[in-house]
Amino acid sequence: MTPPVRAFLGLGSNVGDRVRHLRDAVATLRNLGLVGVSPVYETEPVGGPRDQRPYLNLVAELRTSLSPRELLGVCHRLETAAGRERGVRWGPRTLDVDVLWIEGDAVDEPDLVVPHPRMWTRRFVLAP
Ligand code: PH2
Ligand code: MG
Ligand code: MG
Repeated sequence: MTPPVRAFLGLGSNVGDRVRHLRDAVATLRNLGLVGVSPVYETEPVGGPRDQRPYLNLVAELRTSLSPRELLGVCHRLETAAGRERGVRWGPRTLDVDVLWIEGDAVDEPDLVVPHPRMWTRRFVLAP
């Protein structure tokens, strides 16, 4: 088995009960090697349609042996559990979970790029 490494996920919600969506996702991550959770930041939406609600954002730190692709699967399962509907790019969402950074690993594939290519420019990631 591969030794566990540090990994960071970015979570955001701007539809429905934003706190509940984040809390439920964090509760699931507790069983998947969660070691830290940032404070929650309320942030203006970046990109996407106008007149979206502000987001609540946080960053979660894991110690995990999951592969990048397995982590992506975790992200998608959390989003589905929150009733996420896929539509407009950067449109409003109950829950968005992105793989931000994985210790010692990099991926550049059509559906998964790690480190996250835009995290360095996003205050809603950098602040948490
Ligand atoms: N996520 C996006 C696009 N815009 N803006 C904020 N404030 N927070 C986000 O999490 C966010 C965003 C795409 O995933
Ligand atoms: Mg995102
Ligand atoms: Mg995403």
